[in-house]
Amino acid sequence: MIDTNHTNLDQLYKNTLDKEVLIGLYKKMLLPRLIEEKMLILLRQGRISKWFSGIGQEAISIGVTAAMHKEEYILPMHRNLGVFTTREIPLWKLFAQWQGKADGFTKGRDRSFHFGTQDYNIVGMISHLGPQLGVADGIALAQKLNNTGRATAVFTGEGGTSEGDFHEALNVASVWNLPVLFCIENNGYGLSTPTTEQYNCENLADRALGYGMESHIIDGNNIIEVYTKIAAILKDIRENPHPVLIEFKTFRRRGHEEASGTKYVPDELLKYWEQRDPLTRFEQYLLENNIITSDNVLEWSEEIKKDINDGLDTASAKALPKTTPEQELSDVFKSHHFESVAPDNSTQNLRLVDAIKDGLDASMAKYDNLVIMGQDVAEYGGVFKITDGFVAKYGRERVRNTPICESAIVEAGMGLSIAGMKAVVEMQFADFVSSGFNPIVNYLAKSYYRWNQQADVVVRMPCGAGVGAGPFHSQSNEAWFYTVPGLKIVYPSSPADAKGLLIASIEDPNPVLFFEHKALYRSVYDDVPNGYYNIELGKALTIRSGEQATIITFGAGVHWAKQLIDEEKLDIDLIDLRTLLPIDNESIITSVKKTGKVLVLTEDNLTGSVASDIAAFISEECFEFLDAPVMRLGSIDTPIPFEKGLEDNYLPKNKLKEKLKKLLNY
Ligand SMILES: Cc1ncc(C[n+]2csc(CCOP(=O)(O)OP(=O)(O)O)c2C)c(N)n1
Ligand SMILES: [Mg+2]
Repeated sequence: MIDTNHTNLDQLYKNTLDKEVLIGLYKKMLLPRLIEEKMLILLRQGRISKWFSGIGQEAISIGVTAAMHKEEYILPMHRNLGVFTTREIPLWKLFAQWQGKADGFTKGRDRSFHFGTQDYNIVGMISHLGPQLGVADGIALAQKLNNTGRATAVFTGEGGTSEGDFHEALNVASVWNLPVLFCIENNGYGLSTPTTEQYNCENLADRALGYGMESHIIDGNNIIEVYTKIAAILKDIRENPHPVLIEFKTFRRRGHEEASGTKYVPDELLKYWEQRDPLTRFEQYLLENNIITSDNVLEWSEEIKKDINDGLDTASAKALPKTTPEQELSDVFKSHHFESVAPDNSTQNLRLVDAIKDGLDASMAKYDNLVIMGQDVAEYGGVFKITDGFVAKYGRERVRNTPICESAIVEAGMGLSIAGMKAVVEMQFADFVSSGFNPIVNYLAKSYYRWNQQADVVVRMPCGAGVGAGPFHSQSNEAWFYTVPGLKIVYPSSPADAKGLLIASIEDPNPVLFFEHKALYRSVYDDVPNGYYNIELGKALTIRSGEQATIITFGAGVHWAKQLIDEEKLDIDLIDLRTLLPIDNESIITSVKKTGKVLVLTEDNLTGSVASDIAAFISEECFEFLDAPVMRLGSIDTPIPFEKGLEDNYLPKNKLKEKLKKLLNY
């Protein structure tokens, strides 16, 4: 425990700073304190709904932000109002954000501090706390790769350090030697949970040892200590990129949020920390040393209060969002103008796996800001050898082996995107995406809608059964993501499509999940155009044309259906969706209207599958054109078994002929 029990303030502060800097720091702390005091009044009047107080913790936000350069990114948490005010965001704009106004940073789409702004180089949190630690890694990686000499600072509470994201992010930052300042605000509680129930070591800073990382413990209620120590550490980080873990000892003086109170906090503790208030104690020190006068305090407080009231008036006069479903839908993805690049006339007969490699290679050559990250993707070339030889061509900085940490790597991809780069993240197997699920569905997917920040990340997903790999290396898990607005899903079935679609996915600034069927990797061949070409996302392909019925499918299903149609010489429309999100509804409707009978075929187990959703769509849109119920065929609702016979029993392939017969005979 840090000794905060000083009565002699000179001894406590050990000042080495100029008068102007001291006054600047004081005023910077006064501003958020007075905003908060105003917010507490508004809260009591029922004029705002929720407030997470940072009263008593201001020295940390202000000290760190004042020591950072303006062009350096800061990733704050819910108690870091001082970060936003020290970066001089206009008060009305902050208030408009909190009031859900159209002119707020999220246009009313997200609350409180859940926003970022490139204008101020601030990247706000998502509620899940931990993910931004990995995002900071990605931003710092971009700084390092671009030799900007900039550091990145990210905040977490001590509660947030219990999340896996914390461990993953620190480990990656250390292994990659990234210029990140990890700031833990240890304020005694995570909601009602005291530190004794949160972790079982003396200091959280000690964890740095396990990551091979430098660490410091800093009195978070001493603005001079925070500012001077952090300034020195940042100078070092900028000159010699490396991560540093800081544990700020402080205390949460109010409830987790105002409504929840502090009943569970012993009075002595509250009293103890009240006496160590970072603002009033510093004020006393400045007064005692004749650096400021009580008239100054009064005058500055009045000025700030006026600014706050003016800001509130301006914000209150602003309009609430007026919108339509169409307008909201048009802001889920960053608009992207697809510019078609036609394929070369020369081709090569390639397997799916080679075509994907080709597409990735062409993209790496085109975009020098594109970084590939994944387990074993460097010299080893990835477990499917798709990036084999890439290190020799593009270097280890752009073809990055990662520790086993799917969350941190997806988050790092997000961070690269925030810093203006592009990322391809390879899941070793699509099944393992569950370990990176949170940042995909909550961070990448929602980022553009929340604050118009693109997530320029492609997640490659080697998926699918038929390879006898059992429950954890065989899933076709596109449906896990299909329900999440903000993601694009591509699922090619042929080598030529895979190459063009992968290139288009990388061009697209939005997050794309790119499914690659492992059983097709080395079993299907195609004449694949050489060089760089793209295929627009959201366009299905008619593989076979017929009149009697339609089969709609994607991935391996295309090959099962094609084989059956050719063997039996059937008169069937076979539609390969190629992209699931956005989906080509027009092609579906056109074909179903023509044939009047439709089977939606999927490799996934049927319940809750993409096929089920397509079937519902067809029933609603094409009802009067149907001559039979919309039929679906998928795998059985069990985990995917390992043994070949069991796997065949699981998959729908062997039931296709019979199901189609039933449809045709209806
Ligand atoms: C993944 C996740 N689990 C739980 C919560 C609910 N929650 C929000 S803040 C919080 C406490 C955080 O404690 P700490 O990290 O110490 O930050 P502090 O609030 O003390 O500043 C909890 C439990 C959440 N937002 N996200
Ligand atoms: Mg806490």
